[in-house]
Amino acid sequence: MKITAADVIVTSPGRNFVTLRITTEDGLTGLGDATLNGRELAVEAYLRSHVAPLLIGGDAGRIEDTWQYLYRGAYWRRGPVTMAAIAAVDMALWDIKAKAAGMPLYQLLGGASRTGALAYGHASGRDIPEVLDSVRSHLEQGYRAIRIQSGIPGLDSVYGVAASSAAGGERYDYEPARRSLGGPSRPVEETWDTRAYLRHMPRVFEAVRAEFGPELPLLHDGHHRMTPIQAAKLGKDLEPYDLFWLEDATPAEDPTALRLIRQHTTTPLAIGEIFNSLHDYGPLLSERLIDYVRSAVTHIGGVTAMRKLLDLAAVYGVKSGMHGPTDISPVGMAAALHIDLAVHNFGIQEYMKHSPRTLEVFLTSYRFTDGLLHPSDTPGLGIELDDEAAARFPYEQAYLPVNRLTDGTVHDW
Ligand code: GCO
Ligand code: MG
Repeated sequence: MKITAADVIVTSPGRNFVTLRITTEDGLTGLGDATLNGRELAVEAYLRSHVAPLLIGGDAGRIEDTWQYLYRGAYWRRGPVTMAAIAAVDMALWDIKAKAAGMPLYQLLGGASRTGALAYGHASGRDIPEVLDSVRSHLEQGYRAIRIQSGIPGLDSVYGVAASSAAGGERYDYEPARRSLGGPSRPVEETWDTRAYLRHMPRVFEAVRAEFGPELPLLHDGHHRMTPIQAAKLGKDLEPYDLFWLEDATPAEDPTALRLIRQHTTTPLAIGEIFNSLHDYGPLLSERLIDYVRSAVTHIGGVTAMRKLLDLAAVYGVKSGMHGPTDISPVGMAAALHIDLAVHNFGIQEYMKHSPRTLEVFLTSYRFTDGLLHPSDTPGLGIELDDEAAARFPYEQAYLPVNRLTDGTVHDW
């Protein structure tokens, strides 16, 4: 199975996606997601200039060898750009291998361990009544686990709160990297106040539990904004509301922060969406400082790397909680779902529906039924890309917002 082409497709059906398509001499194709939100063209260039030429003529069946060749062979290791590129190659090769076998990828990974992957949806609102409405609407859509994000009194706009939450109905991107649309190509800036946030969030969870009872699994994302002692306080304050997890409580690059949080609270902790290597987890697994690993297949280095990470996590009783916002393309989402179905230490899967426009480009077969996701039994990953549709949506520069404290100091967003 010789590789004859490796094409990089950049398209923007509502938001930007970078996709790699590998073709073999017998006409099989495989897709891989290489999207790095807000920095897409860096991965495109890395793939096009430095990776694609190395793939041509190679054996599509040698997945582990190709991974090691791209990782060790570059000499320069890790980093979000490199690892997203390697992830895309790896996903595409697994897609091809599973198509060649005539099986859905999860069968090659050992077969199904469950009937479907428990998915969590994203409820949000500018104030508590809007949050409650949003939870209700997610329950009506079938979600059995829900992440809660809320506006904070005194702050104009906050991560994770859909701009249109009052409008109701289906929402797709609660936090798209904002496209400049002819305006100045600079990120939008938001203002942040951690003390106001720490005062407000326990009230939000109190209201949600009072309205919806103790059963519903509830999650929350701190998005790297707290100091360790602030995060410890929030974890303690939220204990009465029995969270499924508190995510990214502190900036993820400092694993020692988790030690401090852990000493103070029994609220379960999740981290890892911005990690790009198993090594980033450092002592988090061996010291049992977290309960869930949040990496995406797209950013950790593909199916091969994710399997290794989850096997290591399993040794310490840590479960998966793969990143799945809409900046993970349907290709990356499908890869996650095959792994979710197969591994023993599955925990939960983040899920946010892609917009109808995105789904014109990416033809998906996975399905969401009664709160569970299933990758489908289509051979391979189960995703195809419509080139004509992709060409209708050319790349548009977009940035994630930047946060500043009330005195103007740049803060984590
Ligand atoms: C999540 C994440 C996302 C990130 C986004 C950045 O938990 O889903 O925090 O919302 O902000 O992936 O590109
Ligand atoms: Mg997050």
